[in-house]
Amino acid sequence: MPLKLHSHPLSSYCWKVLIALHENGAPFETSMVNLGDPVARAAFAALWPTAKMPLLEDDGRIIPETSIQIEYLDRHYPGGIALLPAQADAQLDVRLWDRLFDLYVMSPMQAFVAQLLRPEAERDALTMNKARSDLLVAYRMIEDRIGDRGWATGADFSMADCAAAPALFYAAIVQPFPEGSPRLSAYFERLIARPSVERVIADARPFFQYFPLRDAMPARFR
Ligand SMILES: N[C@@H](CCC(=O)N[C@@H](CS)C(=O)NCC(=O)O)C(=O)O
Repeated sequence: MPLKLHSHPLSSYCWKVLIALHENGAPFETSMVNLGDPVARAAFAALWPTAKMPLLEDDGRIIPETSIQIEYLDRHYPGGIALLPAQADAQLDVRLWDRLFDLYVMSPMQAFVAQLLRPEAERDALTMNKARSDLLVAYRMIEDRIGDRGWATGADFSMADCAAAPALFYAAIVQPFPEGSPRLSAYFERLIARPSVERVIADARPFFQYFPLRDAMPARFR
């Protein structure tokens, strides 16, 4: 039975694992999650109580949380490339950058977009401003520390890059990269030119009409 990813093509965290699956090459199928439908939401929550996408299913076993899913894939289905290096300190570096992209880029981006999904009168300007200023701090951190390493932690594409691609894709629409971010901008261009990332963007394209900032998306992605 192939791996199954319960996911949605527009979801940033689903992209993170889809990129890993495309890189790995293991056969998998997807099952579309519709959290807007109460019945489908309840069925999804019955699989794992947080009801956060994606969930990975392997022969009836449910694996939650994207970083754990990618490590699971790497351990149980070693494929085209290793998304975690073998050496212990190198693994820590990948896990660190995976956390940094999730917590300091994905989270503020999600917080901003969540406000946009509310009726205008119920939006909280403080939360929205804080999200954008948090993104600027994260961009500075990436610009200063990413160097010219190719990928997030060095020469090899890893789980950290799987996290970076969707986080930066959507964050750059919420808060464009500031002038004077050449390393961050170059890293982003390398990410979006990666075939696994091109593929998730192409698969999401029919759904971009449902993204609240679709009009702010660069034309090349629409
Ligand atoms: N820490 C989780 C975060 C997953 C997450 O936030 N997924 C979003 C979609 S990008 C979600 O399910 N949102 C729906 C909701 O919060 O109701 C992970 O890494 O798997």
